[in-house]
Amino acid sequence: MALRVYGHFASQPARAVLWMLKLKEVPHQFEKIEPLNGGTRTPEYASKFPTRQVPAIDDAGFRLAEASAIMKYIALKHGFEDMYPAGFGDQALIDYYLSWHHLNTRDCTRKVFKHVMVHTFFDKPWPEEDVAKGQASVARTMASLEECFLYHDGDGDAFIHGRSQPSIADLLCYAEIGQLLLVDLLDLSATPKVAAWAQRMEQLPMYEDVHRTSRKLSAMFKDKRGAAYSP
Ligand SMILES: N[C@@H](CCC(=O)N[C@@H](CS)C(=O)NCC(=O)O)C(=O)O
Repeated sequence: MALRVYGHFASQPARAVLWMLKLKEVPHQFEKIEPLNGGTRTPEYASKFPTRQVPAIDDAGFRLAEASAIMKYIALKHGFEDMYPAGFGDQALIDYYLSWHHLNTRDCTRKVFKHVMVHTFFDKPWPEEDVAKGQASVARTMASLEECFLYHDGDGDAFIHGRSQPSIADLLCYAEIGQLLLVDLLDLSATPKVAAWAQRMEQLPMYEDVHRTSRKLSAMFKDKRGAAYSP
């Protein structure tokens, strides 16, 4: 049985998993689950994945959730050392970013992008002050990202921790940042290394394929904001 992947292209961690599978040409069957419509809360889904979130996978009966765990599993299973290196030191550096990600870069969604979704799909007023606070917090996170993980000064073509190819850390990181760039709610002018890295990520294969839903969401959001929209 093919690897089944449960998710939605609007979900940041699911997008990272799907981008990895497409980049590395891993055969899989995509099962669309809509988190916004309670798709992760059905008894059937909860019985398979008790943490009730996407992404999740079923690999011939082996079930797993949490994007970073899934991505490590896929990398280790297939020997994708560019995605998750074999050496314990290099691996630990990727893990360092992955641990940091959850309470830092993930705030792009928790503190800013969630307002885009709520405003677009639940007809709530645009919370100007909350968004401004969220953006200020994300700007601090971007400065830390630049200082701690995109610190390389070499020829400027490196990825997280100066690696020459993107790893699972880059895919998870970009899934948070790219969606804010598409809705013009993230200004990277104070963090040029993050800005240059984001552009490199956008040149990777399958970028357009994986970001089709994000582009649609961005258009819907901008329509909704209408004349009031001024990034
Ligand atoms: N820590 C998890 C986060 C997963 C997550 O937040 N999933 C959201 C969609 S982006 C979800 O399934 N939400 C539905 C719910 O919590 O009911 C990961 O990295 O995979």
